[in-house]
Amino acid sequence: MKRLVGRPILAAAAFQAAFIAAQNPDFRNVAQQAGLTTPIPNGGSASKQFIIETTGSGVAFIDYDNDGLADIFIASGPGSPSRMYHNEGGGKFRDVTESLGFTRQGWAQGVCAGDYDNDGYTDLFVSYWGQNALYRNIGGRRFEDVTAKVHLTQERVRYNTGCAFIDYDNDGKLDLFVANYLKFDFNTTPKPGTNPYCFYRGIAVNCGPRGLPFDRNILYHNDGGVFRDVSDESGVSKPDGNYSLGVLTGDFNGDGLTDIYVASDQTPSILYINQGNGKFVDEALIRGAALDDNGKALSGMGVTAADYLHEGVPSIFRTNFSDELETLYRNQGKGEFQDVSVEAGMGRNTRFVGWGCGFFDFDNDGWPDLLLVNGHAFPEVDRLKIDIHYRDRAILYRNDHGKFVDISESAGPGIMEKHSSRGLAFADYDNDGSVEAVVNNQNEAPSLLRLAAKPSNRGPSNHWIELKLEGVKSNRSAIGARVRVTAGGLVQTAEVRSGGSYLSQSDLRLHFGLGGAAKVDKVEIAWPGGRAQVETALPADRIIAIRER
Ligand SMILES: [Ca+2]
Ligand SMILES: [Ca+2]
Ligand SMILES: [Ca+2]
Ligand SMILES: [Ca+2]
Repeated sequence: MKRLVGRPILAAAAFQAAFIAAQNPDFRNVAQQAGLTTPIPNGGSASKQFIIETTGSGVAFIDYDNDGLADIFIASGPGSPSRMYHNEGGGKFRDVTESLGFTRQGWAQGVCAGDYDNDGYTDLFVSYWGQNALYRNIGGRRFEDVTAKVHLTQERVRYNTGCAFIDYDNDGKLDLFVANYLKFDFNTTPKPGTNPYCFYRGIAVNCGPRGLPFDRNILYHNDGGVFRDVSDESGVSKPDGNYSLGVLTGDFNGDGLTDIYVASDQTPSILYINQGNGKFVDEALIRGAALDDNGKALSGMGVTAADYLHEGVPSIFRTNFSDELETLYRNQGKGEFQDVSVEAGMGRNTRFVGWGCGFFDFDNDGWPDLLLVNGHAFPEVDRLKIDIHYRDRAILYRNDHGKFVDISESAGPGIMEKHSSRGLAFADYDNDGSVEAVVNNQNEAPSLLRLAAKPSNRGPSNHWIELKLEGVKSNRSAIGARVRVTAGGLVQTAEVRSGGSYLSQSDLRLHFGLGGAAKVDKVEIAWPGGRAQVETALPADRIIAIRER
C-alpha cells in the first residue's frame, strides 16, 4: 500500500528536480544593503610580515536572542572588535557590538557556539592567538566574558584556531575542543626571506608554517560551571606533528560517540576517534582520512561533512592550498574513508587556496551542494602575474546525484566577486527556505550571499523543512544529535554541529531540501547518548521545533 502511494510522488520529484536543475542559481552579495558595511581588519593587505596575518578569522550565524532570526558574528583581527549584527528582519542587520559588550581587540581566529550552561541562551567561544574568550549569553541582552571565571585562561600565549563544543561523554554538558596551529611569537619568528621556509615561488613572504614549532590540541571537560583541561588524559594532546586549523565534529564510525576531525596544514590531518571511555585515538592514517590518494599530506584549511550520496553516513570534504586538489573523502561506512575527489567531479580547481567550505542544498532538491571560498595566503603572489591570486572568487558545486558539477561561472555575480576570504557560515537568515551564506573577507566588509530570486518565481518550487532541536537530558543545543529525514522516497541524514567550515559556526537549525515532496514522512532523531525519537507526517516548508522527550 505504502509503495503504491510512493511511486507517483517519486516520479513527480524526479521531474521537478530535473526542471530546477536546468536553471542556474543567481547568487548576489547583499551585504551592503543588509548593513554589513564595516571592513574587518586582518593584518597587511598588500604584504604580510607574519603568518598570524594570513590565517584570518571565522564567522558565525547564531540566534543569540532567540527571536527565530539568525544573527551574525564576525571575528576580527586587531583594529576592530569582533562584531555582532542583530538580524532586524526584512533583510536588515544592525551593528550591536558595543551594546552587547564585545570590546576586546586582538587576533581573533575561530568562533563556535553552544549553550554550555544549558540556560536556553546560546553562548559563544572565540579563539585567539593570545587569550581565548568564552562569552556567556546573558538573556540575549549582552555577553559576559567569563573566560577566567570558568578556568579557560591559558598559561602561555597560544595560536588557537578551530574550535567546537562537543559533548564527548554524553553527560548533557558541552565540552570544548580547541585546535592549535603552531607556536608563533612576534619577537622570535623570522622575517620574510630569512630562510628557505620564507619564500613562495622565489618571492620573500612570511615564514611558516614549516620551520615553526608544532603545538598540541586541547580538550576541556565541562565539570558543570567550570572547565578542566583533559588534553593529556584524553589522548587529544598526543598528535605532535600537525599544524591544526579547521575542526569538524561528527559520529564518523556510527557508534553513537562524537569524533573530531582536524584539517592540518602541510601535515597529515587528524581523525580523533572517540573510544567511549574518555579517550581519543588519532586513527586518520589507518582510516584513510589523513593524506591524499597518493599518500601525500596536503595543506588542509577548512573541513565540512555531509551524507552527499544518501548512504546514511557523513563523508568529509576538506579545502587545501593552491596546486593541490580539494579532498572529498567518501565514508565507506564505519568511518573507513576513500579519497574520491576526482571521480566525484572535483580536481580541476587547483589554482585556489581554499578556506571556508560547507554543504548546503541551495536548490532544495535533496542533494547537498557545496560552496567553498578562496584567497591566497600571500598578498605578494599578485606580483607574480600568474593565475593564482590573493583575492579570488568562490567555487560552487551542484550535487547532481552524487557527482559534483562546477557551476561557479554561471551561479551569479556573488560567487564571482573576488575577495581574500577565510570564514564561511550558513543559515536561512530570512526564514524563506533558501539557505544563505556569510563570508569573512580579509580587510574588507563581509559578503552575504543570497539567491536573487527563489526558484518559485521561475518555475515549480522544491520543498524544504528546517528543524530546531532542543535537548532536555542531552545538552540543550542538541549538539551531536543525528537526524534521519524520510520524504519523497529519499532518506537524508545530518547532525547538529558546533564549529566546522573554516573556524566558523553555522546556524544550529538543520535544513533539508525535499525536492517535490510536500510532506515529510518521518524524522528520526538519535539524541546524544542514544535515546531515539520519531516524528511522523510533518508538513513541508516550515521551521519545526522538536524537543527531546
Ligand atoms: Ca536573532
Ligand atoms: Ca547559555
Ligand atoms: Ca542540491
Ligand atoms: Ca533564506
